[in-house]
Formats: sequence, structure tokens, C-alpha cells
Amino acid sequence: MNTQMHSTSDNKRRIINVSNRLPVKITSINEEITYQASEGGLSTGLGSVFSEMDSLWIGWPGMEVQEKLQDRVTYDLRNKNLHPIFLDAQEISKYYEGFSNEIIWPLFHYFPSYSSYDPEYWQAYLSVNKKFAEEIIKFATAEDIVWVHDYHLMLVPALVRAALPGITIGYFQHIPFPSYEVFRAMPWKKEVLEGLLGADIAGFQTEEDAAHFTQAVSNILGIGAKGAGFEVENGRQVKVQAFPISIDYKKFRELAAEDLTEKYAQKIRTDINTKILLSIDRLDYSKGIIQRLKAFECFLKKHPEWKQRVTFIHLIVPSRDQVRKYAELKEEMDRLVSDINGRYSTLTWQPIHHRYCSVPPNMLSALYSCADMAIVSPLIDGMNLVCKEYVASNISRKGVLLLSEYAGAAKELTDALLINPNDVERFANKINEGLLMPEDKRISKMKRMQDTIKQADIFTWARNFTDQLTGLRRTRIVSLPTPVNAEIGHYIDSSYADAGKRLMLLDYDGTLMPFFNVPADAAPDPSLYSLITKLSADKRNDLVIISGRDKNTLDEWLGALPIHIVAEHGSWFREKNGEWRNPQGLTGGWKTDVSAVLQKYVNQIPGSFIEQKSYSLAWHYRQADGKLAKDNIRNITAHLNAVLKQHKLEILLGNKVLEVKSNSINKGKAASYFMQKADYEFILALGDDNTDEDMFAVMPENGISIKVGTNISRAHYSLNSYLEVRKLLANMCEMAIIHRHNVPLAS
Ligand code: GDG
Repeated sequence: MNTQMHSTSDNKRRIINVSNRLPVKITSINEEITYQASEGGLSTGLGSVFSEMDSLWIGWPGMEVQEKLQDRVTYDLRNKNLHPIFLDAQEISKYYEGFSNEIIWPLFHYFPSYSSYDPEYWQAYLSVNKKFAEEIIKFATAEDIVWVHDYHLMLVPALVRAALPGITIGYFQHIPFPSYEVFRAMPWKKEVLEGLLGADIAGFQTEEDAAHFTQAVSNILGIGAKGAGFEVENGRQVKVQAFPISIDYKKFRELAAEDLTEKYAQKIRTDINTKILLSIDRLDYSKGIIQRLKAFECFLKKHPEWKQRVTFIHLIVPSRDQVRKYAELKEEMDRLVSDINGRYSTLTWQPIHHRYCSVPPNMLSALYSCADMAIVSPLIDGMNLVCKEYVASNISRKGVLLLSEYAGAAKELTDALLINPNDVERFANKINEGLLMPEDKRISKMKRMQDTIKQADIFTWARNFTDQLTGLRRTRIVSLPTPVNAEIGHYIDSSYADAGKRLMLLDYDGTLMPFFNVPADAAPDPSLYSLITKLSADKRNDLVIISGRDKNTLDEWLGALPIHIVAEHGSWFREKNGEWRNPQGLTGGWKTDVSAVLQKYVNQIPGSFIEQKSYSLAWHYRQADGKLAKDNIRNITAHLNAVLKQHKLEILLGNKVLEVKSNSINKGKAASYFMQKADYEFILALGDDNTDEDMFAVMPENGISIKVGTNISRAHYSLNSYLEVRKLLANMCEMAIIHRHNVPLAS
């Protein structure tokens, strides 16, 4: 057996967490280097989780560190299980501020006109992603799980995969994934998607983000969705799923109850002595800062009765203010704040208390706990943790949450007062509505939101993601199969000879026969026919030819033999007695629509043709210009997207063939059906194609799976060609005869 594939132990689970920023920042670098926890959604969210795991966190410490100090910093961080990646000034400017924050951030937050597609930014992004990947590869073993975070590192999954094909990789994107129409503007869209598909799980904040990613992959790379994800090279599956991030609920509750927090809260209440509205954000144009200031002004205008009775604490954490758009935003924000304060302040009251700084955790918590209303108004936000933190910290439960419908969190916090930040008038009305909301209603809404967050906290989120990755690692079997050598050959022969009841699942084209330009030319030659006859003559054997070919051809070629046949990937089953049947519910009504699309490509690509099967259609391009055909696969997939969805179909990419079939059938399901038919002591599966990976995936632990070819696969072993397959099968027959006659083995 391929021990590499079965030896992982769950006890030694190690996670290598990778993000652009480490959860610490260096605050002073003079005589003594000092470190401080860094702010921001990712650090806050994941800090708690990884302090509880056997993990290593790789990332940038947030500033340029002189070369002579780099070893010191590496050493200091080692005992916190952190490993720094140092970036020089050029890299910080082009990879971080440039590509990440001036291209991806605006584009992914639907500000396409803010993106400046400088090719130098791309080069820097590529090289820093390589730098991260190289560092990961230094630390990672094939047993580890690598969890890559966010848009700064979208190329890392594929780069790590190329070096360690069998490793388990998760990617989680904290920001939105935009719709195809927006995403496709990016010049390097193909490279970015290919980078992400290096992961085993691509996680997003919401179902919408996951769907946008799926559509981009289908349309741009031409890979049709399979289940909740994709099948990529050699049958490797990439799962695409929503994992809405959350907060450390317990930590925020405890923080709110601390004496220091209470002391700060008392002071704020006494000093302000009016109702308190609160907003806390990083400086960012996606956060709807300008819109909410305008809405607040509109509220003061429309509801003068609240003058002197409400104060807006407006805390903006400095962020990226070296980037031009951020500097412009800051200017506009400062101007608006002073306009409003100038217009509405009285001698004893100032409507907006605006601060541009960050505050320590107890002060943050005090602000949350004494605010009568939190206003969270992004124009778009992956999730938004501030609103969840406010809810968790609101011990009295008397607070109100005003939340933009465009924050990922709005999908969960349905008890918030939802607003469209662009709709200034209604936004202003909602502020008034929130302030007038009766106490019992506020309490019951807040309680429900607290329950929601408590049940789905950051630990549940991380556990959910990492458990899925661990599960994949345990069962994942994609690696280079071991070539069948003399020893393995002997093991297979003797297992076969010893077994009472045997099941052999044999793919046909490429496995038992070579490929021909015209599929009809691949009729079994006499030597193959006699081999199958011999194998099927043994009463202990159940032989299944499991193929994508059409039923009539297989019946004509092999129908006289006492074997089972699976045609069209499982659309038809033939029992040994010659009776054909097909699984219920299959229909072929969709074929006219799909044929029409495929026919267009037949016309454009000389040498390609359509093969009609009962419940599937195959577009063959073996005789066509391979490059032209491959380039068009993307277009075909995009073209078929809607009809695939409508009829629950999927695209299979085989050897020079694209096949459209129902997504409810595959060779794995067909193989499972036969495995359950008897108590087999020997199960062998042989196949050369992507479609055979489904069959390998359902093999029992003691089954023998063999890939024909040299690619990575789920199969345990590999053989080079159909000739070697025939030799192996012939040897097995011989061996069984020797065994039966008790002839001692030659040494
Ligand atoms: C990205 C996505 C997603 C803020 N001011 C202070 C402070 N903070 C902390 C908050 C909160 C965090 O910063 C901000 O998190 P958000 O989620 O609101 O926003 P992003 O930074 O844009 O985060 C976002 C998130 O990733 C997680 O996946 O939700 O959609 O854009 O935790 O508490 N912390 C301290 N002082 C401050 O002054 N200590």
C-alpha cells in the first residue's frame, strides 16, 4: 500500500497560518524593539484562535525592518509561534500599497475606477507571493495544513501546491469577491483564479461571494462547477464555500465587564451626558463614512428635537493614508465633520466628537457598552466585525444596531435596523426610529443578535474551516501514485489469487485499449478479447467494464461476454445476463440546446465533432488543433453555464473530449453500486482519465487502484500504458492458475 497516503495522524495536526500581516506590529525599533498587537479584522479575529492551536503564523511584521535587525526580530517572534517575512520599501509600496490596496481592494469593493493597473505592481505582487510561498515551503511538510488568508496572497495556494502537490491548503478571503462583470476588468484575472484554485478549500464570507468566485472560474478559466466547487488537474477537488467569520464573543463580554472598562464607560457617560451614537471604522472609502456623516446631518436637520440630546462619537482608525484616495477621503471627512460641528454646535454641545486615532481595547469596549446606537454603514464590507463586537459588548442589551444592508454581517444580524447608506433621507429616519425604539423591543432584538453571535463565534468559524481541511487531509489521496514494481505486482497477484470473490472495475479507452483518432476504431483486438474472456470465465470474478462510451458500441463489442458493463459514465448498467437498465430520473431533453451550442464550435474548429449518447453529449477534439480547441473550452463552458445550471448538468473534461452529462451520475456512483453487490475480498480499479478519479475516490481502504499514466491521482499505484495493464491482468490469471494447482512459486 502507498503508506504516504495513509500515515497521517490527527494528533499531530499543525496549521501554518499565512497572512499579509502578522498579528503584531513593531512599534519601536531603536535600542529596544517593541511589539504590540495589531488592529484590524483579521488580527482581532484570528488572534484568539491561533493562540489555542499548534500553529505557526507567517506574515509581514507591518514595517520595514533594517537587515541588521531582522535576525533579532525573527528570534523574538519565534516564541510567539510567529515567523516574519521582511519586505523592503519597494515591495511595501508596489505589492502592498500598489497591487493589494490600489488594485484589488478597490476593484473587489466595487470601486473599479479607483484601480490603477500598473504592470510594475503586478510584478511586485508576483514576486512577493513567491517569497511567501518559498518561506511556507521551508516550514511545511506534506502532513501540515496551510491556511492562507486574504487578497494579498491569492497566488500563494498554487505556488505552494506546485512544490508540494499532496499538501492540504485552505484559502479564506476576508473581503468580498466581486461579480464577474467587475472582476473581469482585472488584467491578471486568469493568474489570480489559477492561484486560488491551488487551494483545496476556497472560503468566502457569504454565499454571494462564493457564487461570484464560482462564476468567474467558469467564465474565465472554462472549468465547469462540480458540486460545490471544481475538479481541477488530475481529479483534485476544490471546494468553494461560505464561512461567515465572527468574533471571540466571550472575550468581548469579559472585556465589557472589566473594572477599567466600566470606569471608562462611566466617564464617557458623565462627560457626554446625552444619548450616544457610535461609529468605529478604519479610514476607508468602502466604509460609507461620508454617507453616514451626511445622514447624521440630515437627521439633525429633520429632527431638531434631538439637538443637544444626541452626540455622535466618530472614531476613525488611521489606515493607508499614504494612498492618494485615502488621503482625499480623510480631507473630505474632516471638512464634513467641521462643517456639521460648525453649523450645529452650541456653547455647551458639539454634535460630533470625531477622533482620528486608535484606542486601547478597554476604551473600545467602553465605547461599545455605553453607546445607545452603533451606526455601521459600509457601502460594501466582507463581513464587518465592529457590529458584532458592539452586540457582544452591549451587556445592558438596550442598544440599537443600525447596519448597512451591504455588510456581510447583515445576512446574519437580521434584527438590526437595516439601512442603505446611499439613501440619506431614510438613513436619517432610521436613526430617529432607533432612538425612539421602546426598551423591550431593543432588548429582545439585542438578545437574539447576541445569541446568534454566541452560537457562531470565531472558534466555531475556525473549527469549521480547519476541521474541513483536516478531514480532507485525512482522506485526501491526491499524490503521485507509486509505480507498480515487481514487489507490488507480486502483492497484487497474490491478493487476487487468495481472494474468494473479486471485483474488477476496468475503464476501457486508454486503459485496455490505446486511443484512436476515430473512437469507433477502438474495438477490442483479439488479444484483449481473449484476456477478458479468460478473466470473466473464472466464477469468482465479477468484471465491470466502466466506460464513458455509448451503450450500443459497448454492447456490440463486448455484449457476448459474461461481464457487467457501465456505459456513458453510469447512465446505463448491463448485468451479466445481458439486460440493460438505466438509473431513474435521467432525461435527455436538454440535448437539443447543448447540441446547438456545441455545433457552433464544431463549425469553428475543424476536426472536432459531436458524439450523441442517450443521456450525454461528447465533443471530441482529438483530430482538431489542440490549442485552438483548449482555448475554446473556456468559451464553451461560459456559453453552457445557464443550461448546465438549469438542467443540473456538468462538464467532464476527459482525454481530448469535453462531455456534458447529468451531475447525478459518475463512475464513482457506478463503482459503489457494484461494490455493494457482494462481499468482495479483492477489488481492483484501473483507469487513465479524470473521470476515473471518481471511481478511485470510492475505493475501500483495502482496494487496489491503479492509474494508467504518470500524473498525480487518487489511485494508489500507477502503470505506464494499456500494454502494462494487459500484462498485469494476464499475470493475475496465470497466478491464479498456479495457485489453484498449488504449484510452488519459483524463487
Ligand atoms: C476585513 C474585512 C471583515 C477598530 N478600531 C480599533 C480597533 N478596531 C478593530 C475592531 C475590529 C477591526 O478593527 C475592524 O474589523 P472590520 O471587520 O470592521 O474591518 P476590516 O479591518 O476592514 O476587516 C471585513 C474582516 O476583515 C474580518 O474578516 O469583517 O469585512 O474588510 O475588530 O475592533 N481595535 C482597537 N482599537 C481601535 O481603535 N483595539
